[in-house]
Amino acid sequence: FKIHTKCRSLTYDSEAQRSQVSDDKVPWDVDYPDYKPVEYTTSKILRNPKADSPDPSKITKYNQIDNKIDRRSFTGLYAIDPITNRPLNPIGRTGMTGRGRLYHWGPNHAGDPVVTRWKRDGNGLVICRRRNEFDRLKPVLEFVAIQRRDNKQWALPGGMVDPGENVSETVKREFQEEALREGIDETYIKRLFSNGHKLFESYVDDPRNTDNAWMESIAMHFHDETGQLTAKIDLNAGDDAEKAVWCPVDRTLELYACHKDFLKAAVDRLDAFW
Ligand code: RP5
Ligand code: MG
Ligand code: MG
Repeated sequence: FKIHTKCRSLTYDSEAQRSQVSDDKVPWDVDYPDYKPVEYTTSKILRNPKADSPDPSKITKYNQIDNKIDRRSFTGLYAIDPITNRPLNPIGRTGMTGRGRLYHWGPNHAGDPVVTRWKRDGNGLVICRRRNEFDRLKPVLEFVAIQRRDNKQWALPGGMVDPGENVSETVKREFQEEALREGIDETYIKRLFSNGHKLFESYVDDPRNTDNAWMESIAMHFHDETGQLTAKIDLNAGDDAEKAVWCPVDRTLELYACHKDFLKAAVDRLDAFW
């Protein structure tokens, strides 16, 4: 991760706006004496008993597993500001301090399921395309996308890892909550989620990130080669998703946070059209 951009877009929510940080001022080691980030943590987070204490010095296990909360970062050891006792975003400045809408000081861990199948025509044949006349024909993938209720952007149906939860459970649970209707035969869902492949584990350039709290995620790939399994699993938006659809994959898609990178890793894995 070189620099982040989505977590520097000025509007944060209806109550807060970030201060502007130019590309060259993102790294902490670049001097920026005039830096005046906006301090913000939503009242919802401040009131939530499941969120961390507003006092960051109450957290004694930064960079460690703290009871059931994993406070380690995929980027390595992150620094703690010795004056404020707050963790510092490993990528750099964001124009906002505090936790914004995030529960934890430091890393907030999520899981993202990339669920794919081949795009087929009416006769069940896999559709192939090529980028230009010099390119090889490649099969086209479809993936399950949801439209987020909070900002209307299209995204993977991912979510936060619950305390003590294994990420392989998170991706399945979140997929069910956000993209499936209730009452689908569990055996189909179990089969779909039985052979997941880890694509990525990384810092996420999430619009909610601040200088002291940020998202990290593990993206897991679940591919239905024949399409027979996913044919049995109807999509239905739920929870924080407004829509859930099978979406054809190509490089022009615009997705939430860095979900496009996650999707591209699945495309490369299967040598599919991009
Ligand atoms: C992103 O936020 C992650 O990649 C994941 O998709 C998502 C988790 O947050 P919620 O969907 O629970 O808001 O950074
Ligand atoms: Mg969710
Ligand atoms: Mg979600």
